[in-house]
Amino acid sequence: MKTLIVSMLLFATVILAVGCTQETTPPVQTPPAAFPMEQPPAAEQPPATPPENTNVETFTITGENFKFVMNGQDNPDIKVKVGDTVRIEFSAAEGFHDWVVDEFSARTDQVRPGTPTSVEFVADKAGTFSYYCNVGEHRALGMEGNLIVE
Ligand SMILES: [Cu+2]
Repeated sequence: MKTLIVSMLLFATVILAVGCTQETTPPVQTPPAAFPMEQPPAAEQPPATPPENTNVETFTITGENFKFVMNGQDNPDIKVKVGDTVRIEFSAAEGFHDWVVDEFSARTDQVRPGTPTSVEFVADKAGTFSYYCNVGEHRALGMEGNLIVE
């Protein structure tokens, strides 16, 4: 009788052990559901290049014998920023003149009084450049000044 009880206890122990073993068997790993792409795409970065310079600087200049005049000033410094669009409204108060900057290939028509002209260019490099009149000896006679690009 005692043996039977021991046997039953052993049997029960085995069952429990098996059950225990089965219970502790790790469940089959199901791959986690794919994470939905909840994160929005990264915001678009602004372009690395600086914003385009759309600034236009306009200067009204007259040519006389033999100087340029702007706002009552003779052969004034013309100051702009790099990248500015420079617009020169040019007319002759007397004589026959133009307005030229070689480094920017800027050149107005050669005009007499009553026929105003203009030229537009982008000052895309820094420095101090001569503007002058390309008619005859006018540059040597004093028709020259500085375009300063900063
Ligand atoms: Cu001239």
